[in-house]
Amino acid sequence: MSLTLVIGNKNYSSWSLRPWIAMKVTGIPFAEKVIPLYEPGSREEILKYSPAGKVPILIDGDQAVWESLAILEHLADKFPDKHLWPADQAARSLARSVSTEMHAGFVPLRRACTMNFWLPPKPRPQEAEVMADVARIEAIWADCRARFGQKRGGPFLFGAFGAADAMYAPVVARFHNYGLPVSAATHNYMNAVMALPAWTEWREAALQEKWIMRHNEPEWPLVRGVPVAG
Ligand SMILES: N[C@@H](CCC(=O)N[C@@H](CS)C(=O)NCC(=O)O)C(=O)O
Repeated sequence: MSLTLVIGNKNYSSWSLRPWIAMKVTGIPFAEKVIPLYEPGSREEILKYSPAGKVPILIDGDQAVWESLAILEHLADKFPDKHLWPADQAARSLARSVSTEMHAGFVPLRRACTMNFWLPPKPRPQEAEVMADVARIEAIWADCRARFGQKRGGPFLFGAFGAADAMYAPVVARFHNYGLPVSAATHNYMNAVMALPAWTEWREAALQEKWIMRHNEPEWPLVRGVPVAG
């Protein structure tokens, strides 16, 4: 049965990036349908696929699965050979804990540093509550790498790329584009994620998008050198 992932604008929809990059990196075939967000008719279009009215949504035959983490769980059940969660129980529990922590939290970081690939990377000082989120995420990444990732030889949180890396992928974009001050180890992990061909594919597509969301991004029109109306 073929899979379709319904997603939002690639430049902004951080939740959409999560299952998308998991499927791309692990080689799960799917079609994508992009719905430009916050346009007239966007909500009605999303509601055709899910009663929750949010993207991402995975369409698997006659079943719709929504919520990024639930989609990753659905994929892990359906494609056990892709090892989206680590095989080892202790690693798997940690991967699920940190993935759920991401899904449920880090609101100050998510609010202040919205994912935006068009933002030229440079240091953009942040409030203390944002930097507290940054510190907690750095600690999570360091812990996963030290306890499991490094021992398994891969550059990702638990060695090979998995669901936990997918959940934190938009954070990599945020740390990068907002120039947040992070450790060398954090940079190493970010570089591994940003070196993925799937990352380049998503980013290139984001930079091609024409849809504009008008909120709190004074540099946006300058990046492309075109005036933004409204
Ligand atoms: N908790 C949800 C969050 C989904 C979400 O907030 N999606 C945003 C785009 S990134 C959305 O669909 N916004 C459209 C709207 O609210 O109308 C998940 O994990 O998938």
